[in-house]
Amino acid sequence: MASGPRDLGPVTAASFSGNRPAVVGVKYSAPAELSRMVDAGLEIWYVDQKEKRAFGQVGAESLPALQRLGAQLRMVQSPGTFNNFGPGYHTYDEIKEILAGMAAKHSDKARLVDIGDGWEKTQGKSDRDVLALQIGKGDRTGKPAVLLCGNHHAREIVTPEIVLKIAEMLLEGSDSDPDLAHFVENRDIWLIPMVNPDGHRLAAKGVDWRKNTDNSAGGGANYAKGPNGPGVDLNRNYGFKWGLPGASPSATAPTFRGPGPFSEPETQAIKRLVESRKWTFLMTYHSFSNLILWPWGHTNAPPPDNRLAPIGQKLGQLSGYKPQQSVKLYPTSGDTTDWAFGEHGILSYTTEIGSWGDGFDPPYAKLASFWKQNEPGARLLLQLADNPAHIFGPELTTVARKKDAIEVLASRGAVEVEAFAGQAGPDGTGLKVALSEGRGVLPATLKSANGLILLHAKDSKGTWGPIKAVFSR
Ligand code: 0X9
Ligand code: ZN
Repeated sequence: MASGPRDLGPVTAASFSGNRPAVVGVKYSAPAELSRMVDAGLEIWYVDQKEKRAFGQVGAESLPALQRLGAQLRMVQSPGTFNNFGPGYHTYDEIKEILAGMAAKHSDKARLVDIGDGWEKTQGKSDRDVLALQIGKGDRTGKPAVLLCGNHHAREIVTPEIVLKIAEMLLEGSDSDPDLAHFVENRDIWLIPMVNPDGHRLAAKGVDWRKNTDNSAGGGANYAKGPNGPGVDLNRNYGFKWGLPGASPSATAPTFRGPGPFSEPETQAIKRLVESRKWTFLMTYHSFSNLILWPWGHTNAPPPDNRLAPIGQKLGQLSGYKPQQSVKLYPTSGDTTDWAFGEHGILSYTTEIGSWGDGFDPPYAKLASFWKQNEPGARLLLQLADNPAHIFGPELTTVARKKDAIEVLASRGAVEVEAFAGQAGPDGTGLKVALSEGRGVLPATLKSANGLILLHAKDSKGTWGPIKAVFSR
């Protein structure tokens, strides 16, 4: 069964009431054809890859160009709610206050960092910054670094909320959950709920807004216009393979790449932060389509890193979303993950949260289920950050702290477990115990200053798995 929306007949000039864009579906034969339609002004929201139909939105002004490409556009039913910033969602000002509150309450493990300006601030038009919460205890220099961010696209209002949930999980949960305590102790975690604060302000007013609000390269000043207004698509502005197909050179296109690579202060802020240290993982949350995507987006060539796909598959398994290389959906250029991976070797993922029925602005009550889908994946990246190749090893399914022993249960194929005090050392250098049928008991003799014992299992080929934590007392 097609999971897309219901067909409502062909698109004609009359489909655009009051110059409003139309919600459409279109058949395609290959992803590259989709990127040509995107370049011509089609805004893709969802792709039914089985049926080879793409769904999204198109403005009346893009109709001629799309028709020249031979696109057979059909009207379809819109997603549930539309441009509705419902109660529960947080504005930029509220998020700023929440982050400041978190940093104040948890000053031993969190710090609020202004990593750069929104475009409007650079113009003296408003005062919004790109704000980050750095989480981690003590000196984080050299600790495995993970960057999780949301809201490159303004109207994807679920995404800042998910990043806030990650902050809350780490800060409120790390006293009682040993894995979270381990992450706060042994990782350098950067959370950026809102990469696009100016655009988010429009979305919070109920405008259908995707890009930032920079109109200096043209596009006029009609900020009520939605997708065919001015602004730069921040997810096409990164400086790796910038300018290839899959991004538009036109200032009013939904995927306008900007006048040059890193032309925008928001992408510059991410660039500066990324260049400031070595990162293992980057996750960028978008909505919607229930997908896990990884590079490349600009070419069909497979990415030259054998860890990227298996970790992506696992993220898919944990969330229930469909995992795939991003170009298989449709080609893009200048996106966050191609740059972070291509330029810096960071294992980078895009998560597209929610279904067509959810649209861009489901009721806030849906956050609970989105969080359920995405919490395990966020934990996985933090877990694997010291050694992503641990994805290839066996998992510890249970680690139980008993009175004077630690009991472990490992997944199939595990033959040995090792333990470290406080922080994990290189594979194979811990206190080792053989497993029998995946079960083992370690003496609880390890002393650790931070109260943590870290363990992982090995299979018969000598491959070590992901680290699990347990409190030492
Ligand atoms: O097009 C985008 O920027 C992302 N989708 S969204 O609907 N949130 O705008 C997805 C980018 C992933 N990359 C590729 N599909 N190549
Ligand atoms: Zn997006």
